[in-house]
Amino acid sequence: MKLEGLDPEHPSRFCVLTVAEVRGYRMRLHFDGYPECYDFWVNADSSDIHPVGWCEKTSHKLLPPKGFKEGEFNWTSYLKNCKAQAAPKSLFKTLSTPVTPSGFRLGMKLEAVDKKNPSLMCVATITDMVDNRLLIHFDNWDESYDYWCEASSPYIRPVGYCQETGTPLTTPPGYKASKAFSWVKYLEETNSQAAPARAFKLRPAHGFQVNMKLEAVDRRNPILIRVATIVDKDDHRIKIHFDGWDCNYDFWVDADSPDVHPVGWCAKTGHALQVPLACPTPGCHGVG
Ligand code: MLY
Repeated sequence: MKLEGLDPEHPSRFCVLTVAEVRGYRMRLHFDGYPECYDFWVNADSSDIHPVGWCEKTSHKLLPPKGFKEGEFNWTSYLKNCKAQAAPKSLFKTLSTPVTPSGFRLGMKLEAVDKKNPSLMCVATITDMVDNRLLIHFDNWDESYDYWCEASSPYIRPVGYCQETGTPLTTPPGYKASKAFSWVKYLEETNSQAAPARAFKLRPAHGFQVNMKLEAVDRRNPILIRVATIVDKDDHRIKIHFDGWDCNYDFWVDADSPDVHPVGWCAKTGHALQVPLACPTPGCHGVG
């Protein structure tokens, strides 16, 4: 089946995708015309995927399969030529999510954590909005740092947050007055507005505790879900350890990551679960 979805490496791009494999509630998506090495896994209820025709309907640019020139691509003839089916609309969660007005608008500026360099709070802009999510783009940087988040995300803050909290603000590269950055000036010069503080609805810290068990996707081989333990936490993230594996493989994820699941999730959704090989020694989180 074919569908439209975000490229996880370039989250501002919507692409033509094919379901290449299904495992329980998860599927491997393939970029039409591109090598398999770019395939990636999503849950069936992912907000990153949409039915065929969604881009056109919502005025989003759809990147055609490799080999097509821009404007040359047409779903009807493409599906016919490929003898493929469009994934039925009823399978998509995104169509049933009620959209609540948020106060955020396209083009508004804010301060945001660069998730690829999480120690940096940076000058950023809302460059897209879909359902209840915002696309965060870093001013004067390329799109590879972009990410989608909700109004409740701990990674976004209103203009002035850094100054109030004494946090260094990373200003756009090449911006002249970076030493004495003034939001008032910058907003004027870029002819833009600050996202209103009331639109930010910071969510409370998660309830995960160290030593809790769960089922988590193996990042290095994302077809696999493994038995895992929480070995550390901060306000909005948890550190995952795979039972029976070396601590070198431990990693941090957002507490709302779509790749962590409660105990029993695999059995319930018909997905294989990788169980620890060695019998865990008490206290060592199952390092065998
Ligand atoms: N050392 C990295 C830092 C990039 C930061 C980009 N953020 C602010 C969007 C580099 O120069 O590539």
